[in-house]
Amino acid sequence: MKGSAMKAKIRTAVLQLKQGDLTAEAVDAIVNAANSSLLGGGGVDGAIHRAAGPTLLEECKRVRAERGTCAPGEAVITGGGNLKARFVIHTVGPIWQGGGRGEPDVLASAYRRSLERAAAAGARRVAFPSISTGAFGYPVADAARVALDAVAGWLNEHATVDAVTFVLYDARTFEAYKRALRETHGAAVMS
Ligand code: AR6
Repeated sequence: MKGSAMKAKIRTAVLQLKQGDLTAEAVDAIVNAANSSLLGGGGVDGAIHRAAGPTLLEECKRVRAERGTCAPGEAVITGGGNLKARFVIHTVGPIWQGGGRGEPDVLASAYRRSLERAAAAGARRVAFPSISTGAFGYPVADAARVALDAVAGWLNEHATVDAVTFVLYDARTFEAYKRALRETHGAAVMS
């Protein structure tokens, strides 16, 4: 059973948490938790490439040939192939190394740079996975706070994105994000 979604109002935008499959999300842009190679992988990256079809990898290869690999904390944008989303924003989160190697800053940057890319493309509805908390090993409770602070902070400063949805795959991750949203932005939560 999937728990119910949770929403918060951040200035004029809505920040939403829900449980589900990011690849099915009908928004303007979905964000991929990629790796620096931009050439695909497992987890949500593999699922996005499978759902989007082979044009996504072709486009990623073109981006890579033009600008090289994507550093952790940076983001690039491609079309969405067969996805409902028009764009895929590929960002690279930090690999967890204990927390003392700048991981929170790199994670926050991945979210902010993704929103910048979305805004530059005119994408007003954006959906994210929980970046770095799978293969990259970032503890989910800590990652959730960083993610929500980064996104809410960005939405407070920019009116170019209307809706950000975190689409969280498993119940444990979804619950961790709900807890973090209540703790960090409880006053903004809409019933
Ligand atoms: N929809 C939403 N979330 C998903 C989906 C999905 N379809 N599938 C998995 N997740 P991960 P990372 C969740 O490992 O930690 C790849 O190989 C998953 O349950 O996808 O940033 C890349 O190529 C977890 O909560 O990303 C990189 O090499 C979250 O997505 C590396 O993994 C992130 O898990 C990136 O690792």
